[in-house]
Amino acid sequence: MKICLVNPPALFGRTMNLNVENIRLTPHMGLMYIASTLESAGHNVKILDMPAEGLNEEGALKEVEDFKSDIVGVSSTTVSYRLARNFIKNVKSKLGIPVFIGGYQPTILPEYVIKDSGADYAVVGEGEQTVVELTESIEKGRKPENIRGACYMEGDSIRFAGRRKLCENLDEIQFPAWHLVKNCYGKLGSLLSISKPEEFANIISTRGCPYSCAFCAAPKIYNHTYRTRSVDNVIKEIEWHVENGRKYIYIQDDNFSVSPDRVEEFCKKVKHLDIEWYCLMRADSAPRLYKKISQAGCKIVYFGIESGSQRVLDFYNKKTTPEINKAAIQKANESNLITIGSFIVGAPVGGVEDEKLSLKLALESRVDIIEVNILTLFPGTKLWEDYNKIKPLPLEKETSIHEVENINTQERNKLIFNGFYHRPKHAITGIAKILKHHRRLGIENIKHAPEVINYITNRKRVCEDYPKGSEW
Ligand code: B12
Ligand code: SF4
Repeated sequence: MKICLVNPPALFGRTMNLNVENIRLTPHMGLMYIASTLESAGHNVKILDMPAEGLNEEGALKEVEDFKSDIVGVSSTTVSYRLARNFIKNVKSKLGIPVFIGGYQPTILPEYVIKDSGADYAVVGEGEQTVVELTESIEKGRKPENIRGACYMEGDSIRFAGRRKLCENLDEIQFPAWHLVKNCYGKLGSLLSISKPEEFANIISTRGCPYSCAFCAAPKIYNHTYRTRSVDNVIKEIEWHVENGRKYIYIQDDNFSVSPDRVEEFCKKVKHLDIEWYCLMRADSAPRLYKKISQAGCKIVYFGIESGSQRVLDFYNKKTTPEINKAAIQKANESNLITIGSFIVGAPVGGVEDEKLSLKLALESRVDIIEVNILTLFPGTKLWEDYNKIKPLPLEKETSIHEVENINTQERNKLIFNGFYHRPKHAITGIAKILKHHRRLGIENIKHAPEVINYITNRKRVCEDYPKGSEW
């Protein structure tokens, strides 16, 4: 069968106080994994990444039609749900073909999504196996009664055979279908980009996370489990990328450093490949790792710092301290890594003084780049569950904390963002560092200077434009 897999645009500037042009785009791993399993089951698959390809709804519908698609599969997070739903309604009314929706929103809220989205089927959780069985049942005109992970409506009743067991051996899953994505990617976080998208690849080496931070939906998606691919299997994928001319690898696991021994094994085996790579780590990972990852080609390490205030970290159940965070950044800096720290503003337990502690930590640790997120109550998070008990939150969208707590998050965001970036000296030392230790990446990024300046200077205007809760 012919199947179009679609990534709809997301309204995610809102959770970061970002200008939409600053969206970080990387190929959609979930869709590429789904595509490769469908292809090996004999189907003809096309991937449409609407924001990356600059496709509006009309353009995407035309692509689906021109491909003569028999089925459409749409991926949805919470922030892309409303646009996913619009698109699905259009596919159903204009083309009338079966649609399945997968990803975080249907995984966390399957019953709501199957009733509300207009999709025929919602795929709950890991989708590779479910989607193959579901497609077969659609092809044969059978009801997907016993297909675990597939949720659908029968009359007014919801049918769901329950969640599917998670794949026990991630090495058995085929590599993502890179041949189906276009060369239009290459953004590494908010400030760093690669000019030649064909030299960039993202990979995922683990699924899930063993921690339980209150603002994060990741643990719920994989039922609080954590699974790893073998290092050899990950290296094999990277070798394939290298053979195909890719030099920059972004390891987009939530938490690459859960097992320090595994990271060390990875470092030993990746060294000879002459790639530059980037990863996300918790600040409380083994400090011995920074030098090793740096020597093995890692250039950027991204830390979820969240706050410089202990009471806020405790509220988030982050299980770190400001001291641990600061020491991790300093240690990583000493190993010549480019450090990115992600912060969240607006915790209801704190006040402006807590955000000032975050700024202090950012300045004292000498982190190179910061991202400032606005606390958002995503379905699937502990915070969403807690708030929902007090007052039901709207299901169709993410809820910013200012909508429920009336906290002026924009001002707090500005406090940290401007306090950090509006320092010419920091910009000069940052550029010097990147040119000294990361020449290839530095030269790549000089080409993106206008974008970086726009990111830093346009911020104020974007903050002022930030819509009030009721406008969304
Ligand atoms: C990497 C990542 C990103 C990358 C995306 C890279 C990419 N293109 O793949 C970037 C940086 C762009 C990103 C941005 C954002 N992210 Co993010 N991100 C992740 C992360 C860490 C890993 C995603 C991943 O690659 N997983 C691996 C793949 C294989 O799994 P998967 O995507 O789940 O896909 C499987 C199933 O979901 C399903 N499936 C998925 N799509 C489809 C479609 C169909 C048709 C079918 C049948 C099945 C199916 O099958 C797939 C294979 O099993 C997750 C956390 C996590 N552990 O999952 C957060 C996560 C998804 N992000 C999250 C958030 C909040 C965001 C942002 C809003 C952050 C921000 N403030 O900017 C934006 C929103 C982006 C958007 N478009 O919605 C939340 C989502 C919560 C929610 N309820 O929606 C998560 C869960 C983390 C968290 N903090 O809670 N993110
Ligand atoms: S924020 Fe990071 S460490 Fe915490 S639960 Fe989410 S993925 Fe895990």
